[in-house]
Amino acid sequence: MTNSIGEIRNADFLFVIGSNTSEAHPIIAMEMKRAVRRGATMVVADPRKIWMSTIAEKHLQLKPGCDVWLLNAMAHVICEEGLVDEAFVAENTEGFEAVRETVKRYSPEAAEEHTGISAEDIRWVARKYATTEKAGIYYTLGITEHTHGTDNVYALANLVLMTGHLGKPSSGMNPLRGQNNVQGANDAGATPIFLPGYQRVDDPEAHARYEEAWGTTFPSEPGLNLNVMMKEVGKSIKGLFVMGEDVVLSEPNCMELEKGMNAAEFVVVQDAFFNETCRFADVVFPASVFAEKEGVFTNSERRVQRVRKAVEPPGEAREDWRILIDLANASGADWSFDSPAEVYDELARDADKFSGISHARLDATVELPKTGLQWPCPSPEHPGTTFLHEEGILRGKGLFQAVDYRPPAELPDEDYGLLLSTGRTLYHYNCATQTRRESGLDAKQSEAWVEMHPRDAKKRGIEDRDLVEISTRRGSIQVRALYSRQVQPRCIWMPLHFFEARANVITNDAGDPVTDTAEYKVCAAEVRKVEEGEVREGLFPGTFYGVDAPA
Ligand SMILES: Nc1nc2c(c(=O)[nH]1)N[C@H]1C(S)=C(S)[C@@H](COP(=O)(O)OP(=O)(O)OC[C@H]3O[C@@H](n4cnc5c(=O)[nH]c(N)nc54)[C@H](O)[C@@H]3O)O[C@H]1N2
Ligand SMILES: Nc1nc2c(c(=O)[nH]1)N[C@H]1C(S)=C(S)[C@@H](COP(=O)(O)OP(=O)(O)OC[C@H]3O[C@@H](n4cnc5c(=O)[nH]c(N)nc54)[C@H](O)[C@@H]3O)O[C@H]1N2
Ligand SMILES: [Mo]
Repeated sequence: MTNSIGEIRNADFLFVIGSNTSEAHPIIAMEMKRAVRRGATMVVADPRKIWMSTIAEKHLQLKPGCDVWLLNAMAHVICEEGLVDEAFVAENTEGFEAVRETVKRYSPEAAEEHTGISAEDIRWVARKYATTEKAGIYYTLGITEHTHGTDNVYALANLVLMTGHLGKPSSGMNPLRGQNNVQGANDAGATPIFLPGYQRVDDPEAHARYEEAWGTTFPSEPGLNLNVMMKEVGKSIKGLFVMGEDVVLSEPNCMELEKGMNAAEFVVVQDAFFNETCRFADVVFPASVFAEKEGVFTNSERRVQRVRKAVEPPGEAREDWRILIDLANASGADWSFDSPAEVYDELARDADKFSGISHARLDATVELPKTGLQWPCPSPEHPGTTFLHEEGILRGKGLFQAVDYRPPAELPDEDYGLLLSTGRTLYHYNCATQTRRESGLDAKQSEAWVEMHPRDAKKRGIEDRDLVEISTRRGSIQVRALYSRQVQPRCIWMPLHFFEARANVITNDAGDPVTDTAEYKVCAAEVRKVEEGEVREGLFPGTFYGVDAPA
């Protein structure tokens, strides 16, 4: 996020696009509700009728996968009606002319045909966004989990730059992060491209500095992205160390991955639970969960916060960092960290975004509600940074990127007449290793389902709550059909959480050309009623599972 969560309540215009905020980020949604209650205008752009759309001034219920049409048409209006912040553009950005040229081709009338949103609404939203001083954009996976996810993000960034909505409180561009500490993991260099602190591995200067600091040599080429790696498992990748991910549940087209996992020579899983991927493991290292260890987590607003051990890890479970250090030392390294604080000090020593942060300083600054420190925080005296780009754009000049609409990799056709999208719900967490072990949550949602518009269901002879089979070009799964008007006709939606009806058996693993993020949000599917006798074993009722299911 360029801004802080606490700034959301003071925003006057909130553009929520591709984010089911009240279910996936309920705390952030609370701040948004607060802003709306104060009189702010909210616009939600989402193919589904999500709860946030009920408090929005306008719900732009676009067809999935056509955000570039919507966003370029908004840019078209802003250019056409003289709403560009020309002074900001001239002083702080580069590449605007290419965008101005490109968006000329995206009139709101043409966008209406592609997106299903009226030209009038597109004009209204564009004007409102451009002319409101404190206007923030909030987006998540509805934007990124597409083969054109990077284009979507560029199109949003173009809107931010042309209106100068940057470097100020309550405006800016705010991707809401997913997993707990996914921000911290990225900050620490758990990506194929970056060393700690977003220093590129292929930057010769940074690379040399880290070889020196770490006393070792390592490749100066970026590694493989996740989606590319998964396609190489059992092929060029013979061994796999999986830590904190249930790959055979969460990766797209997972039956292909299962073939690769079977062909792999050696698989290690380090996880807090005996998850589905453990079926393929030669070795399982039992890890501990958040409440069983010391350390720091970094949230979406770049805030590094201390977490403290509340209980001891059960049985043979150990802290992840201890397992990793033992593994390194058993492999011939000589690592001698005694605590997570020492590990963090090494990170802070070599990456100046975090140089002013240490466990000791965090322990000394516990003043509720202001705990933790937000990076960049380059020195021990630095107060941290609540919003980015205040003293000018960090990269020097904000770079416009002209983008054109590209359709999703797969769209409904004669064989597969429906558009399937997948996502999450309030009650379960991703692979649900944790939430399906909790009786209250399991009682709320104990089995998988697919939401279908009644019209599509009736056309196929499907009654509400019938068992159905969803198939795509990758495979098929059985779930219960729910009549729903949250989805548009010809669109169906299902959660990813349930191992006995894995959405990812049927999702498309086609990736974005830049990030390789898979198109979890759009693929072509067909649904038919399942007759008695065809029901797959172990499917219903959804109940507890795993080694420690309660009696
Ligand atoms: N309760 C709960 N909270 C979670 C999680 C969880 O599993 N459970 N998971 C966490 C993680 S890892 C993440 S990454 C975040 C994800 O948070 P979100 O991205 O908010 O979650 P999704 O359910 O994937 O919802 C994406 C939204 O995008 C919309 N959408 C789909 N296709 C399109 C499209 O083409 N265009 C537009 N504009 N919108 C589209 C969907 O209808 C949906 O409302 O949630 C985090 N929070
Ligand atoms: N169809 C579809 N698929 C999707 C998505 C979608 O929208 N649609 N979203 C994608 C997204 S955004 C994400 S982030 C992924 C999430 O997919 P995963 O990362 O596979 O799912 P999680 O449930 O977050 O948990 C990962 C594992 O971490 C373990 N774990 C929890 N705490 C710890 C710990 O402290 N240490 C260790 N070692 N393990 C721990 C859990 O037990 C679990 O097995 O799913 C992706 N898959
Ligand atoms: Mo995520």
